Order: sequence, then C-alpha cells, then structure tokens
Amino acid sequence: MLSKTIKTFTALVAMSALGATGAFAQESDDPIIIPTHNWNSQIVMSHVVGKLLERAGYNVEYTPTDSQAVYESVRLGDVTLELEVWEGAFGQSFNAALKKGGIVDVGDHNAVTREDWWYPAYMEELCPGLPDWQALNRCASQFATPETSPKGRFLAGPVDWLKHDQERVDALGMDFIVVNAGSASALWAELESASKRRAPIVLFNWTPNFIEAVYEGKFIEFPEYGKGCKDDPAWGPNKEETHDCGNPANGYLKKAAWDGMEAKWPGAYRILEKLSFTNPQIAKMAALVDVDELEPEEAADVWLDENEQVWKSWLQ
Ligand code: TMO
Repeated sequence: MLSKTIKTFTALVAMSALGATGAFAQESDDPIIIPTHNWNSQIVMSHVVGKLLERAGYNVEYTPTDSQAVYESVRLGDVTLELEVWEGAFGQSFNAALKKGGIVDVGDHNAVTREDWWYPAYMEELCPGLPDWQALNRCASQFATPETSPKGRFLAGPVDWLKHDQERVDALGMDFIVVNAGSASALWAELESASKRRAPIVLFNWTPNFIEAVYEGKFIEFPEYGKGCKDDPAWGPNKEETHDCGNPANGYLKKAAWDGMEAKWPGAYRILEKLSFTNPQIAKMAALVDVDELEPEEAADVWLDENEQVWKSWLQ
C-alpha cells in the first residue's frame, strides 16, 4: 500500500515535470511489457514508446517475441501491447486473435503500408514489362540460383513474417521458388551485392522502410488484393486456390493492446491511444539503425530528441 502511494506520487511528480495536468487513477507498478521483433523500425519504435512511458512514470520491460505468435501473447496478457500491426504480414493473425478475445484494436498510425515482392530499378532493362507479375514470371529463369534452377528465386523474409508466398506462387502458377532469408540484414546484404553487379534479384521489401532513401525500385503488381483472397478459393483469377493476389497496396499499420491494459494502466493506455507515427517518421527510425548503425536504444534517444514537437502532446 505504502509503495503504491509512493509510486502514484512519483508518477504525478513525473507528469507535472512534463507539464501534464489532471489527476491519475490508481496505476499499477507492474511493468508494461513491450514485445520486440526482427525489423528495426519496430524495435526503435518500441524503445521510443517505452521511454515515453518511463518518462510518464511507468515501469517498462522489453521481450523479443515471434512476430506472428505475439497476437496470442497480447491476447493472454503475457505482453501488454503491440506497436506495429502490419496489415499484409499480420492481418490474419491479428484478426484471429480479435475473434478469440483478449486483444483490442487501439487504432491506426497515420501511415500507409505495403509489403510485397520488390526489385531494384535496373531490373526494368533486364526484364521488360515490369512491374507486372506476368512479365516477372516470363523472366523467371534470370532469377535462378543453383538451389532453384531452372526456376527463379524469390528471396522472402524470415519465416515469421509473410507465410503465404509459396501458396501465391502455386495459385498463380509461377516459375519461382521461395527461399526465406534468415534475417532482415540478410535481405539487405543480398540486395547490396546484387545491385553492385546489376544482377537479377526480386526480394521481399516494405514501406515505410529505410530502403526507399537508399535504392530506387518498385513493388511487383500482382492481381490486386481484395477481401476474400486469402481465405476464399472462389475469389480471384484462380477459382480453386487462395492467395492468388498481392498484399494490400494501401495497408494499415495498427496498434493493439491486451484488453486488461486500460484498467491496469489507464494513463499509459491513453498515451497508446494518442500516439501515431507517419511514414517518414517510421522510415527514419529504421534508417537510424540500418544506415547510421546506431543501437536501437540510442536510435530511440536520437529520435526523441529530434521530435519533441511530435510526442509532447501525447503525454498530456
Ligand atoms: C512486417 N514487415 C514490416 C517486416 O513486413
């Protein structure tokens, strides 16, 4: 009881130091647990938000978590929130968790996302007709590697991101084999090496990301995503298979939370509701690590220093 009182007092002092007004309901001392994943904007954003919550007087812990299984972890309250729910990669896992209950949609960032097959601009000379997927398929053998020959290689991300590239290849009858990279940095290393040689490459990429500031290139245009593509075989060009489409070209980026968060840490929940990042802000978070080679925690400090005008009002 005494420690609760002290904690509440500390939180109030911290809040008034930030110029916040209004009394606080009883807030828990337990740590707010923020899951981190395997791409850098998400790790930096997690630390940016964690540091803001600490400034507001909360205890925060971070835990590396599989990026699909996290929706089950949030639902069960094992982790408290998720800051980057990308529609293309995680829409299905998020919806499945929403249906089971225990997780809430805390709204969208002011960002538009896309995650899909992508190629560097020089490929347009080597493969006429890009970014059309059928043009890509006609050039499949150019993308062959010893392990995929005579088919082309699509270099996908780590297996916990998008799980359905092979279904798409099969549903669209493409002459490609999906090879998963072990990490995001393995994707970028292959892109850098291919670009230096102007060698054929088609790989997984997304926006917002640091890549757009460093490389020119485009997403492949597959049959346009529509509701039903991923679960209704009758949808789309192949009437017998699902996944005969691209990922959403104008996808959402959502925030999610355990449904007990609001009662346990009401002030933190308000902050989570208010916070929102834009495409350039998210791309910058990634670049601070992927280009400037800062550690994610340092990158979060730099980002916070440079963007006080952005986050100040979220703490009020
Ligand atoms: C989830 N991701 C941004 C890597 O596509």
